[in-house]
Amino acid sequence: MFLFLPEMIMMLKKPYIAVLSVLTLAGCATQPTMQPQVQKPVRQGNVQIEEQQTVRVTPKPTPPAPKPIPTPKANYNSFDDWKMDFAQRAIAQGHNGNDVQRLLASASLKSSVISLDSGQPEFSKMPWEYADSAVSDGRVSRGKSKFADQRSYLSGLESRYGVNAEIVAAIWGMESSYGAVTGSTYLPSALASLAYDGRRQEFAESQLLSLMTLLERGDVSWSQLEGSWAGGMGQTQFIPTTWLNEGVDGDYNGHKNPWSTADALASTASYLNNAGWVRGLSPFYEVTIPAGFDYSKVGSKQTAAYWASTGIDTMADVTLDANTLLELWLPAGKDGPALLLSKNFDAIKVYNNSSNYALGVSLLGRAIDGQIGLRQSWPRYERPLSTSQVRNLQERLTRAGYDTKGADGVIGTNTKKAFQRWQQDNGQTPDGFISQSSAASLTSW
Ligand SMILES: [Ca+2]
Repeated sequence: MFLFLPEMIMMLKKPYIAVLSVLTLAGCATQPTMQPQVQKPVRQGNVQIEEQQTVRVTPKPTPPAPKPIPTPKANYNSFDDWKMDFAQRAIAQGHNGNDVQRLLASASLKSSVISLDSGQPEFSKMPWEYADSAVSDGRVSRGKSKFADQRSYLSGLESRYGVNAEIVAAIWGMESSYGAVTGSTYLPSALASLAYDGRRQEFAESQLLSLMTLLERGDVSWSQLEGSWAGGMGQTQFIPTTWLNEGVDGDYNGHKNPWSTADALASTASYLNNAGWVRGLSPFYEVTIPAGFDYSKVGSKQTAAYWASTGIDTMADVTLDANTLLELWLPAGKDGPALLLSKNFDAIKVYNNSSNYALGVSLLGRAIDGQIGLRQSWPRYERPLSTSQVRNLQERLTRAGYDTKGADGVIGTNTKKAFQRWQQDNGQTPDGFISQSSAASLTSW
């Protein structure tokens, strides 16, 4: 059941202050306005006012002489043609010419990377397929032992960044099987191939430029350039641009190395903290839905107090600030588990923008920490749609006035919302769950 914190106690408890200030910023709080605990420096011209109200006048930085950066060519005759064009642009952005040549000379065109990038699965996956794979016996048993090995280091990270130790360990498990599988694709070849292919040129080129910077900084060594075909590096598979911005030197050896366990785990904790992690909240709370519930609320974000007022209840006792915003998610519709997602569920998605991924991470974290997983079973008799059926469904929904914002064959938020509104108008429980049975009348010719 829900247990709500009395207001006065809540205001004394630090973890909840962060929630309150977020609510205040969002304009949703009915509580007295509280000032954020840390005042950020305010910039006014070239005078910086710091939180202690000391005023420091800093000299205006001299802007560097503008260097025109050539724009990419519209078409390339060959992989070498792209390399020459990219080298010019990399050098114009300040990278060392010898290093750029060395990196590009080592890169070869990998058609396998391009086909992996453009491939699409034949069937959409059901949520339990992701969950089953996340908490497979092997991943959980290895995780328990790896979690025990790193327990004290991860607890230190939890005190520092607020992110649950088992969640950081679970991301480590999902991304590289706890450091055992960090990828064996030569990153310069993978990224150069994606850039030359053109579909994701801008993304791949910015990864290559960040990789150059990491090599120049000595964070990554020239002998250590193997990762995933999509650019993931090291134990928690950050892509180069993210590592450049978010990497942390966890073992204080002066370098931020994605292949170092300490650096990778610290960076993951820090990254989730920067993504808005709120200390003390679980990523999700499993709940029961009362009879007569208004399913049009599925997918909406409401306060914990509001959900409690509808008769929704948590399966375990949960103590929360009544104003905590939670989103109701039924990953497999009305006959499967019902979850209230917190801000921390969204924070995990910064890693990989997929609710199934965030659910997998959360469940793996619970499993390796010995906590209970989901209590409600999945409706495993439901069958997924093929990619072409999804496209067909999207076209039909859009034609019928339920805009799916495109027909790409992938079930995303827009498609689920459109389907939910169609269900509401067509006599189905509007839970937004798309399966062969719920979508039958829309996918058959
Ligand atoms: Ca380090």
